[in-house]
Amino acid sequence: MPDIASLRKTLEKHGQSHLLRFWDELDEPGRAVLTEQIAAIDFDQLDQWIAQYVRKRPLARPSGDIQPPAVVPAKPTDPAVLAEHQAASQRGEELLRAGKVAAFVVAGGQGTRLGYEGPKGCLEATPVAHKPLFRVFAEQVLAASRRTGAAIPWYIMTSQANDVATRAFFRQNRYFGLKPEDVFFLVQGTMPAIGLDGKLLLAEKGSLALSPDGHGGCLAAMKKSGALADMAARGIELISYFQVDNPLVRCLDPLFLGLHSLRGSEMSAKALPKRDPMERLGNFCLIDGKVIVIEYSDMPDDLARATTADGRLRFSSGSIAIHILSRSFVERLTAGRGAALPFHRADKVVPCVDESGKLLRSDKPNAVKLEMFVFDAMPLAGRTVILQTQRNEEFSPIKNATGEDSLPSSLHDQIRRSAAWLERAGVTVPRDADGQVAAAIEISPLFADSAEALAAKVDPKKVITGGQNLYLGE
Ligand code: UD2
Repeated sequence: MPDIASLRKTLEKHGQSHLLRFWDELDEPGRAVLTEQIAAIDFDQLDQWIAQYVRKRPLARPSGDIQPPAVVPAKPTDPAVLAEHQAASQRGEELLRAGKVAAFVVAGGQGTRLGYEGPKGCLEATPVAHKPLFRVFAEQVLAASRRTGAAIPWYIMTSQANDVATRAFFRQNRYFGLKPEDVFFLVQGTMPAIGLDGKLLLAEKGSLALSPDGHGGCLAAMKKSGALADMAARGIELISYFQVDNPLVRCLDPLFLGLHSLRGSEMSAKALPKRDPMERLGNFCLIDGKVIVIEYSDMPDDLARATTADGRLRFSSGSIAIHILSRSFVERLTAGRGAALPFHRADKVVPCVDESGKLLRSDKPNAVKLEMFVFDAMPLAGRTVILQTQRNEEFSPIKNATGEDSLPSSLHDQIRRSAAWLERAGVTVPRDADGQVAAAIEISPLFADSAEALAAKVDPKKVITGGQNLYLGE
């Protein structure tokens, strides 16, 4: 731990001396906390960030010739692409069987839009069994592990705010049947909130205002926590990345894993045709031969709304934040200092103490928060693959309290997918006059984790009555 004299000198040099303004009022443990927080900051690096992101506003419009990228179709009709899909599914299954795949969820977010207290993964999110999101994913990992006979480790990225609660939740739930040694928690890094004048803010007299460094922080966190080394020791080659809020995600999709591998990709992504030009999804674009994702909030309006000659959206492929990353790629990106991803600036209201030590809450944004986004690693990859998928099969996130992308809309979509799988297996599903499913149906991944697996297992003569609560479990 640096002594106070050298700390003062560093802060003075970088114009941040105010951070020790209340030093004399702090007790020993308080001083230790503040010292640790300050010592964790690389102030030369911070000065660069302030110059780059706070004093200047990053360019709103990316420069260069922006084109839509090539996307592998979800349901190919071309025989060559169809054959590649079949080969890829087989390769993916082999990779799983060989124990070369890990699941990775980013669960460090704060669920602010949803208004849910606690880690979002603890939210009860299924229509019949009311399983928490973490159980939904755990059962998929367990199902894949049972099917292939391989150990499949699951890495869970938390943040300082929810790490303790997340670990406790797994313990209370006996790791949802997974082996505790195959579940690895890692905490993402933090970034200090920076006042609009370039000064770091104090949340309390003895504590900086810190916030998570974005899901792009997972790259550095994998290295710092030892997760990458753990993967290497286990012989993991591919990292199957997903977000905590989408109960329809296929955490370990053989087709996606296999395509990534067959095409020698370093980072792959799943895409959906956007619901509308303004849907809150990142936009896949190609600039100077590199795939980049432009977040919905940064996408210039004219590009978001641009159409092709036949009236379709030109930039129609939206990112649903499902990726495969090669372990070797993450190792390459994290070999130097930090993870080499750019930051995104968000101007926020951050409560902070003023010069007299009083806690203030500004009524307009008073600080810049900097976050990294994992999709910014795409242009750094040697090769990439974008695989289109189907919304009703794989995407219904829980983001908002009501309306689109909420718990009610996701429950509805989960029932709809279960019904579609049953109907594909020849089962008659009750529907009302509008064609809506007239029962609550939930299929545990431990019963069947795909339409094909269900078809192989369920009796087509199974009777489902209107209004029934049907749970197909182990
Ligand atoms: C994200 C994507 C968007 C689209 C959408 C699909 C970004 C910037 N946007 O939007 O393009 O793909 O998802 O659902 O990625 N998280 C952390 N640590 C953090 C911040 C977030 O772990 O510091 C996790 C969070 O727990 C969640 C995920 O990242 O699992 C997405 O976070 P979000 O809800 O802030 O992203 P959103 O919905 O704006």
